[in-house]
Amino acid sequence: MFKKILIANRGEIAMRVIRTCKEMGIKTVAVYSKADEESLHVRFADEAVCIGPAPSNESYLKPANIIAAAEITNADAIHPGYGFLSENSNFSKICEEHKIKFIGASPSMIEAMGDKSTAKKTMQKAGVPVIPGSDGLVPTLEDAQNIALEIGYPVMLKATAGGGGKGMRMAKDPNDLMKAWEVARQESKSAFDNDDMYLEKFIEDPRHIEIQIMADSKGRACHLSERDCSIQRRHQKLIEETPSPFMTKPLRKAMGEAAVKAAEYIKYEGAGTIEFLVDKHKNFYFMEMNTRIQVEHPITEQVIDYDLIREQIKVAAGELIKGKNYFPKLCSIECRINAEDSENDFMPNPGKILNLHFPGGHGVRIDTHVYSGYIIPPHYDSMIAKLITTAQTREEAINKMKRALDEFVIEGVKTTIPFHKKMMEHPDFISGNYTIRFMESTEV
Ligand code: MV4
Repeated sequence: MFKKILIANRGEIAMRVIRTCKEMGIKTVAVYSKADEESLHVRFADEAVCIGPAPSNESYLKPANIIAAAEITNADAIHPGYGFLSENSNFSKICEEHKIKFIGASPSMIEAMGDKSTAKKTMQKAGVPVIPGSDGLVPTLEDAQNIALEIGYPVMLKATAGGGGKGMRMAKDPNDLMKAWEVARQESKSAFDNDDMYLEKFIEDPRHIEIQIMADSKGRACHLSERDCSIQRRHQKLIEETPSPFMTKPLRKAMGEAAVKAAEYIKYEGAGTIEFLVDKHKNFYFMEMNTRIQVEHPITEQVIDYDLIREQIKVAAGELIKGKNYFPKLCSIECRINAEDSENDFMPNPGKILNLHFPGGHGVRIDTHVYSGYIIPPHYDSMIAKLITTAQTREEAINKMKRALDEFVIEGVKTTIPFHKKMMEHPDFISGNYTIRFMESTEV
């Protein structure tokens, strides 16, 4: 087992990893930027190293600084959390070269899944359902228009370097597609320096349902059931829940088996997530694979009683998994509390937290790095806490969430708490009858 893990991240996820390391008797090293000197992860880790000024690209995104911190502290592994360098193949490779275990995917795996057209082809070969569309990249607009006529409009044009919605455009007809072709390629060129495109049938009003998987170095994988992440705004998730209210036993079995097949086919190792779009007929299609721990991982932990970070560390250290799949025994919901004014177009609202009171009680979990007097820096993402409630039934989990949101006091900054309070009363949320279009089609 590792003796010392460096956490190449900040905020709640740095705290989350430190907590499990402590429970496992593993020493921890925090890294922090100048803006995070007063951060909790710095205080809770055994050691802390400053890795640069506030801007991410001069600190948390700088491989050389992080590797230097690992070397001077003698860390034998690096946990990247999510975001930052967690899916950076170059960083994964640099860790390998320095004989520091990267608790994440291998460089080739990150590359294979980062290129969306390649990832899709690979999944198709593995026997996982994919969205009908072009066979790989589409070289010209004429090709795109020919394929669109074959599969039928509306279509979705996607950047292979994209993901998370960047470089993606829907088209209803050939004229639309001509415009989409220019806009999507331009967007992808400037964001990723790559304008390669592929084309798909547009799936109307789907749900975003993802399957958590865990795999070991012997190529064995298991799934840990689903999370429904359909409540998103501009590709930022706001609420996640498990089980999905849309899920059925046979669908969970089929999606779970597809995810395990995918992971075993590519010889995946570690924690991963296979994202699917699920249409109203309950057809499911591979969308993307995330080769990292995700923000919303706690709801899975809550319903199957499983520490995902612990298992991630154990698998990285060479331990084998049992191989059995996990099915939800409880219902869990996560509300992301962001320092944003949800009454004013979710405008970021960093600043000092003047007064703070956390909800508590049975079935309430809060993953956070903030405290009374903490100054939320403007340089990073605006999520300041995850409020997670867990109960026997979905209705109880919702009632518990309402109660917890009412107890939650954060003064000094605007947050998304008012939004979540309204959501917990919204008939379409309560009924579980929502899709990825919820935020654009509904007044909350
Ligand atoms: C789609 C789609 C409809 N049809 N592909 C959004 C981000 C990227 N991961 C893929 N995305 C989508 N791909 C086809 N063929 C709709 C979306 C989409 C979406 C997916 C999941 C969650 C929220 C979304 C919001 C808008 C669009």
